[in-house]
Order: sequence, then structure tokens, then C-alpha cells
Amino acid sequence: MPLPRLRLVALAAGAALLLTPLAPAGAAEPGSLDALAAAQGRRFGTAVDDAGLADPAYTTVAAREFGRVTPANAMKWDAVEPRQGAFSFARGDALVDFARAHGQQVRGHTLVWHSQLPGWVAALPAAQVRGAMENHIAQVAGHWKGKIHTWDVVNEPFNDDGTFRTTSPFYAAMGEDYIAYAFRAARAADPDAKLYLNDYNTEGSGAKADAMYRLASRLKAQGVPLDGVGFQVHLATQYGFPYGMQANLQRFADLGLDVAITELDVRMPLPVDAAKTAVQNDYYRRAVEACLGVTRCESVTVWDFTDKYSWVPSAFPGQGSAALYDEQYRPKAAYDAVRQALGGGTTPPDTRAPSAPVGLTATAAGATSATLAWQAATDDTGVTGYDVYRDGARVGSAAATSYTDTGLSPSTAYRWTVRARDAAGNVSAASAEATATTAPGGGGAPGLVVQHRVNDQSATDNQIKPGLRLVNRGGAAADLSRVTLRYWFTGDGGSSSFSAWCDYAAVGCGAVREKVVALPAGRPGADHYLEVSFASGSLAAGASTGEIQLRVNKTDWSAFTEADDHSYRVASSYADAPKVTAYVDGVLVHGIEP
Ligand code: G2I
Repeated sequence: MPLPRLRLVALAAGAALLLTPLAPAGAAEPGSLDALAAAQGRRFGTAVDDAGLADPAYTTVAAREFGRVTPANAMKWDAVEPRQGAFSFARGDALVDFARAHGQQVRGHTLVWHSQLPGWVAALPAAQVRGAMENHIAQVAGHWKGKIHTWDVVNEPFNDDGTFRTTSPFYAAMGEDYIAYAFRAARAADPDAKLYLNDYNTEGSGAKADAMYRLASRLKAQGVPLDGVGFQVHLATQYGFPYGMQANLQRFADLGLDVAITELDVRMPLPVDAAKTAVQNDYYRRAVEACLGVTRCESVTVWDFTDKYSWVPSAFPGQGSAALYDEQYRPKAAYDAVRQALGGGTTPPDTRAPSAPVGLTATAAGATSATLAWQAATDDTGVTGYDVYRDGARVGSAAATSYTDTGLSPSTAYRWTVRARDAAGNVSAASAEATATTAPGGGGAPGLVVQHRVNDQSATDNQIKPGLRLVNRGGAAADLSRVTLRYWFTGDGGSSSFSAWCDYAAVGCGAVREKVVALPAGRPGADHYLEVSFASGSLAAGASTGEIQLRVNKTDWSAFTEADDHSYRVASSYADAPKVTAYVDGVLVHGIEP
């Protein structure tokens, strides 16, 4: 067991320096929200969305500002035990790995909840629910034993009027006792984790808070291993600030419990305006102050930190802007309000620009598009995106280090540069220039482009289902009888004979022919392609064939692994697809072959 990290904490009062051991994990960077909270003996956390973990701009801020992370969905029952006894921990493991890599603690969320609960639980005979619940807790808390700082053991047990949620399958099977059983099972599975009850609309005084208080008192009196109570604190500017929050938190602390703000956010009816923003800032500040006013309030966690992944717009249509950062990862005034409440100053203005991107390459992808790639730039606060310039004019932007430039003319030389941006809007110098010349348009029909989307539910099942569209961006009609398309894939073992199908085509499946062709020698990401051709017809300038829904299976119906296929893209809506190729009279006019 490594020694706890030591960290310097500046005491505002005496300006003295203390060496404070922090157990078990270190905090985020100096000057961060978590560092400010740590100076007051608390932690500052955030919910983390699965999708965010794949977004470098997101992970930069998540790692820098927060000392504790809560998976927004990855440890919920439907994620870890979708079928009885079939556990899958990969999503939660990814979050735990991220936290470990950045010295963060993990708030486990949540073991027993009526929501995001797979249907099989409610379908069990009542006599089997307790066993299923205790097994779930043993497996899940056992899997992450020693890695979870706090578990939300039971989430949202109450209705808004303070009565128990009797429709919860757990309550329905066991009555109130399910709560004590759950806490005992969690303690047995991970004795070092702090065990919490967690609910919303319990932060201010009222019937629901009173019900939670009575429950916590009963559990303590019964010797149930309850360590703390979490208050979600999902606020809205139009509903007022909860009445008596600090006093309410204090009475739970006085029971000998820790308390925490676990899911803080402040939504507002859109559009954003100055008055609503002022209310939002005030609510964030007061919520943090309420926690700091209670010695046993050990952490504040926001749900999520950026509007980009906030749960609010889908749950409350017409409302939003609830998080501390906007969708471009720019800190909002609420962020400064929280900093001030934590005793920090406002954010020093960021004036340093990112480094210029290096290693830019441009590759023509047929007659009308080119693909660009470069190496990531660096920045003191993190790069949030890149702007792409073609012949000196900005043509688009990218969140990661590649870009497909479309709508180009055949047989034309272009020059590109890329600049990096940070959250404050500082822009780097331009990268070195890269050039490429587009291919000639074939057969008198320049400007043919293939678009693609995935129509498949699964990339590992026994069918490949590309949706394709042929678009004519050229100035002249294209003779479809001379056009072929190729979707490149690997057969992945099993039978080497295939069936190809047209399930739907806007031009009618009768006008479309499809077949699978084997390559004489394998290429990267392909040993076959699905070839699509047209019986007849003409595609006018500016026109599209509309959707063609295709399907391929092996005659033995064995499974494919599509993710490594040359033409595969993760995309549920249509976009130009340079790796699905098009030909006129057999001459490549669009895309890149493997
Ligand atoms: O609803 C806000 C929070 C209230 N307290 C308990 C928390 O667990 C809850 O979190 C939210 C997540 O942030 C959302 O991301 O819980 C929601 C569902 O109860 C989550 O939304 C769900 C969507 O409803 C699904 O459609 C979606 O598939 O997220 C799922 C995964 O992205």
C-alpha cells in the first residue's frame, strides 16, 4: 500500500503552510476546484459520462478540476447486470482506471435503485428479490472492493411527499427492510467504502427531508452500517433556493453521519439571460456555502460539469445551461461563483495560446474530398478543438486530430493549415502547410460522393448493414449504369460464401444490384467488398439516390467483427464516407481503397 500523498495546503488565515496527509488519493491540480475544496478539508467531484471519457477536451477538465468522480450511468444495475447473473464491469472499470490515473477517488453510484433497473428484477417472484439484490451488491461492490471511496447504496427511496416508493420492486418485495439488508450486504462486500443513502428534494426542509431524517435515525438506532446521507441538489432558477439547507444538513450530521452534496446542478428555462444567470450563480454559491457551513459535509459533486453532457435538456425539454462549463468547455460565471464560495479568487484570465499543430498531412480521397491528420497540440489549460483552413479560409473545425474536407473540385490542388484552440478562445499559430491534388472526375461525371451510415444495432453480430447514398456534387448528370460502389470489409472466419441483400432503396431495390467480391489478396481492413451497381438511370447534378439499405451475411450465419473493417464508421446519420469507394467505368472517382 503506497503512502498517502502529501500536499501543501495554504491556510488563508495565518498564511501558514501545513503538510496534510490525504488518504487515499491525491487531488486535482493546484488552483483547481478540488484544491480549493481540499484547503477546507473537503473534496470537489463531478459526475462523469461514458462518452466524455473518449473526448480529450472533456478528460482534460475532468482530470484538472476534480478530486472525485461519479459514473453517471456506468455502475447502474442495467449497466452491470443486464441479465440475471451476467455481470459486465467494463464501463465502470474504464471510469475507475481514469480515476486511478489521475489520483481521483470514485463515488460508486448506485447499488439499489428503482430506475435504470432491468425488467428481470421486477419480474422475479417476490421471494427471490432479496437474494437477487444481495447477490448484485456482493458481486458489484465486491468487484470494485477497495477502489470505491463511497457507495450510494440505496438511491431515491422516497416519493416527493415523503412516503416510501412502494412501486420499487425492492420495497414491494421486502418493505422498508430492503434498505437495511442492502447496507449490510454492501458493508460485507467492501468494508472500507463509506455507505450512503442518496435522494433529491431532501436538501431543504420539508416532508421528504423529514422522512429521510426519520429513516436515517431508525437505521442508526438499529445498528445498520450507514455512514452518510447524500443530497442530490438538482436546482432550477425558477423554483427558488431550498429553504434551510444548511440547518437541514446539520441535523443529519448531528445524528453522527457524514453528509455530502452529490449531484449539484442549477438548470434554467432557455434562453439564457443575465437575470437567470445571476440566480444560477447565487444558487451554486449558496449550495457550496451550505456544505462548507457543516463540518461533516465532506464533499460537493456536480452532475455533470459541462453542458455538453448534461442530463437536463433531455429530461426537461426547454431547460438547460445547468453546468459550470458551457458546451465548448468555457467556464461560466457559475464556475467563478463556486470558486469564490470555496475561498478562491476568480479564474486568472488564460492568455496563453496552444502550440501550433505539427505533422499535418493531406491525402486526396478521390475527386471531391481529402482527409487531413495532424498531431495533438498542447496547452496549459487544454486544447478544446482545431480549426481547419483551406487556401487561407476557415472551412471547418474538429474536436480530435483529423478532418475530412469535402465539396472539393476534381483535379485541383489545395493547401491546408490547422490551428489549435483552447477554452478561453486563444488560437495557436498555423501549422505548416500540407497540399494535395484531388483525383480527376471519372467518365464525364465529376463530383460523385458516397455517404454512409450504420443501420446495424451491433458491430459484432452476424450481419453487416451499411446504409449508402450516392450524391452528385458535380455540374453534370451521371450515368448510373456506369457507376459502382464498394463497401470494404473482412469476412472474419467462418464460411467464405456470402449473401448480399437490398432491404430498401429510395430508387427501388429493383434498380440496385448487390454482390460480394473476394479480393485475391487481403488488404488492411478488407478481404472482400460489397459491390453495388445500378441497372440504369441517371443522377442529375446536385441529386442524391437517397438511401440504399444493404445487408451482408455469411451463408453459415457466423458473426462478423466490423469495427476493424476499412469502410466501417461509427455513425447513425449520413455523412461523406471517404472509405466507401465509387467508380465510373471501373475508375476510382471517390474515396480511398484499403
Ligand atoms: O436524472 C439525473 C440524476 C438523478 N439522480 C440519480 C442519477 O443517477 C441521475 O442521473 C441520470 C444520468 O445523468 C442520465 O444520463 O440518470 C438518467 C436516467 O435516470 C440518465 O439518463 C439516461 C437516459 O434517460 C437514457 O435514455 C440513456 O440511455 O442516460 C442513459 C445513458 O446515456
